[in-house]
This record gives sequence, structure tokens and C-alpha cells, in this order.
Amino acid sequence: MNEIPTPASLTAKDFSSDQEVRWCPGCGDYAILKAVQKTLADVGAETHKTVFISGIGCSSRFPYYMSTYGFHTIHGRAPAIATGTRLANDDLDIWVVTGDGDGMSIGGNHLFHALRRNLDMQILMFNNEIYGLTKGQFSPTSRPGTRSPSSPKGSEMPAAHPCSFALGGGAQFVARSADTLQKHMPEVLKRARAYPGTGFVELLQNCPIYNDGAFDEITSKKVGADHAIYVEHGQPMIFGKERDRGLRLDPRTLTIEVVALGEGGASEADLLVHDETNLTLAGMLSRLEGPDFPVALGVLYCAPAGVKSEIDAHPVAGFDAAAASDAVRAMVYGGATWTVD
Ligand SMILES: Cc1ncc(C[n+]2csc(CCOP(=O)(O)OP(=O)(O)O)c2C)c(N)n1
Ligand code: SF4
Ligand SMILES: [Mg+2]
Repeated sequence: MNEIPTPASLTAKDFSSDQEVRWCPGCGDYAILKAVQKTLADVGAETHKTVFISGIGCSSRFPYYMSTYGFHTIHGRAPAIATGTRLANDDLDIWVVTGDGDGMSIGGNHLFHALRRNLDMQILMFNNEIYGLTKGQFSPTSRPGTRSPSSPKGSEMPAAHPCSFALGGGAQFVARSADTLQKHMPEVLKRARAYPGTGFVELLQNCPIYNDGAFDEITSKKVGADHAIYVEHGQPMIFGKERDRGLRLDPRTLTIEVVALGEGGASEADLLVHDETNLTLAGMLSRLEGPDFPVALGVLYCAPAGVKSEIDAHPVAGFDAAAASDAVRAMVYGGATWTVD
């Protein structure tokens, strides 16, 4: 049991638990853990008012390493537990941690409906494009051709895109960052936390054991600027180490194209300007990928605040959260339990 420090003194370290971290050396999960702990300290979060709820996977071990409340639940079901938690306690800051397998395979249906409901919580999807915990099988987000124990000749399936999936489910806040982006990630996480609904964040995460280097081009200090575009509301879409390329909309085909800036090329005035309230634009950005396009990082979509959650819009008549939690407590401690030694 960890001590509960007073909020005024909380640092990133105070959000770290006393549990031994069991991720492999070099796993991107460490960097995400660090960024989340920093985010919570920065925003003045309180350990006893924060809960991390996960499914199953390497990523889903996350709650053990936080000195907050936590549930390590069952495969793909974290959104259901988080929904119940939200209904029972309006005061908690709720974070769901899921993986590309947990959230997009077995938990796809649950995740989809959680996004539709838009209850106030953050959902972080650690996307390493592989099933890490079960020794490296290809996942729904694995790129075609991925060789793995379950696809020895290379996966033939098209890759699913978590941010596109989230937008399709009606998510009101959708963003993307990556494990090594220690300045970018906390800012994105803060935006998700501040959003008064479900903040969905895809975090590109390196698995050095089973899918090493999947995002090297995007996160590399040397070439990352050529393979990623950091979108910012109200700013023209420029990228490249020399900031010499941009994204332009071809109005005839309604597609995004990469253009060179400067002499003989396009000018800044020709470029798309990011509008994070534009759902159509967010959909296009969510699908950009290499080698022809940079991957979009940042807040892709943030619906104008005031969109009501399903619960706000359709309150459950007569729902009594206290009575419901008493009933659950009575069931859990009601006799048919056992002790595991
Ligand atoms: C009902 C059920 N089916 C299958 C499994 C096996 N299983 C455990 S974790 C996992 C996939 C995890 O992948 P992901 O969510 O991407 O997490 P990662 O380990 O990559 O972080 C699977 C298939 C399980 N534990 N329970
Ligand atoms: S298998 Fe991959 S995702 Fe899992 S802990 Fe090891 S490096 Fe991280
Ligand atoms: Mg995974």
C-alpha cells in the first residue's frame, strides 16, 4: 500500500508506485509511464482521486506502476469497467490504458461504444502494432507484410487505424503522440484530460522485442521531421527538416497532397490550415501514413465543447450510484468468494 501524499507536494515521482516494473528493458511503455506521471504532477492531480483502468497486455500492466487507484481488468473490457466507475463516482479522474490488441481486437466493440458515449475519461491506446504479451503475434494495426509467429509469411490483412476507428465511433477528442516525444506527449495528454468527454489518445510505442523500430522514422531526431507533421490548431500544415514541404487539398479529388514550398513550388498560402474542430479534416489526417505522407501528430479532432455525453443526454431515470455500489459490494463480499494463495 502506497502512502497518500498531500496534493500540494506532488511530483511525478509521487505518482510512481513501489511495484517492480516488469516491462522488457528499452520498452516504450517506460517512456509513456514517465510522461503520464509528469502530466499528472503538472496538472495538480491527486493520487486518491485518480484511477487507471486497463485490460490485458504488456501495456495493461500500467496501473500497477501508478500510486493511484487501479484496476487490471479482463481482456478488452477496461471501457466497461471505466463506464461503471464513471457512473458510480463523478469525482474521479479516469484513465483507461489499452493496447492495439486489447482495444482493437477483443475489445473493439467495447471501445467503440465507450467512444460513442463520450463519458468524461481519457483512453490511451499504446499502439506497438503487435501483441507483445503473448509473444509477438500480428495485431489489427500491424502493417501488411508483418512477419510474426502467427503470420510467418507476412500478414495479408490491411492495418486498422486507431484514430480513424475512434472518429468512426463518434469520439469527440482524438489525438496522437509517441513514446519518445517527452515534451509533446504531456501536452497532448493535458488536452485530453481537460476535454469534458472521452479523450482518445493513440500513443505510438516501440516494442523492442517483437516489433522493434516500427516508428523509428517518425520519432527519429535525425529524420523524424520529414516523416511526421505536428498539427496545431490555426497553423498551416508545414513539415520537413527544412520546413520546406506542406499539405495541400486537391479540390478536384478531395484528397491531401504533399507539395514543395518555395521557388517553383507552392506558397504557404496554398496550404491547409489545421482546424481541430473539422471532423472531415481529422478523418483525412488520421489516415496519412508513409512512405508518401507524413504521420500526423497532435490533436487531430476536438469537437466544440458542450457536446453532451450519452449519459448527460439521456440520464438513467432513478439511477442511484450509492445504492448501486452497495449492491456490488454486497455481491463481491457475499459468500461465493475464495482466496488465492
Ligand atoms: C480472453 C482472452 N483471450 C486472449 C488472451 C491472450 N492475450 C493476452 S494479451 C493479448 C494481446 C495483447 O496485445 P496488446 O493489447 O497489443 O498489448 P501489448 O502486450 O502489445 O501491450 C492476448 C491476445 C487473454 N488473455 N484473454
Ligand atoms: S514484449 Fe514488447 S511491449 Fe511487452 S514489455 Fe517487452 S518490449 Fe514492451
Ligand atoms: Mg500491442
